[in-house]
Amino acid sequence: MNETNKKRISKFLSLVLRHQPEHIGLNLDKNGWAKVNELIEKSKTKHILFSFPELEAIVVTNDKQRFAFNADKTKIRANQGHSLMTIDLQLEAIQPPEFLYHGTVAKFIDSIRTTGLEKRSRQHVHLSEDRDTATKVGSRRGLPIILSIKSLEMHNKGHEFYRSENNVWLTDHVPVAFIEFQ
Ligand code: HQG
Repeated sequence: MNETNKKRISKFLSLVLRHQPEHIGLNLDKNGWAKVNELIEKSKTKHILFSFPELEAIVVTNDKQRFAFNADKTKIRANQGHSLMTIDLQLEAIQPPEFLYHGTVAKFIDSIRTTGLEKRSRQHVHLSEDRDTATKVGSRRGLPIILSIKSLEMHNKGHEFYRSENNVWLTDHVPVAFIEFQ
């Protein structure tokens, strides 16, 4: 399978595993898992065709490791990024590093200065462990602006942090007091 096709299927997987399983009538359990066989079969209804080995290749080579299999590879889920509020990834709250980073763009800054970082359509605010990753996240929307988040201080004041399987840091809301603007 060529890279273009892999990317197309990866985007489709993000859609049905994070946002709209109903697009193909896919069942996700409460922890976000779909049955691999059901996914392969129901994807065909939208003319998205892939075999199990092809799915494995997409999961393994995915640039952000967006998806994971269970131990016997009969189930698959997205590691983070869900907008479905009912999905519980069962992540454990852990202590974050002193600083985490958030990549955004200029047009959002005034609003962020007012309300802090909000999760918008997703389950969590997404934060990156390093500036390079945050720069890539911000670049999806234009010239990136990187905000430094005083994550350890937040944690010490009772805010919970989670790290997804693919190393994205997640929290509920970042109040303005913990944001260092450039
Ligand atoms: C902004 C991608 C105005 C926030 C990425 C962001 C990430 C505010 C946008 C993952 C705001 C939400 C998540 C406020 C936050 N006022 N704007 N108060 N608070 N925003 O896509 O962090 O490729 O939901 O700055 O790489 O950009 O899909 O979040 O610009 O890991 O796997 O509102 O999605 O991963 O946008 O990206 P998003 P994000 P994937």
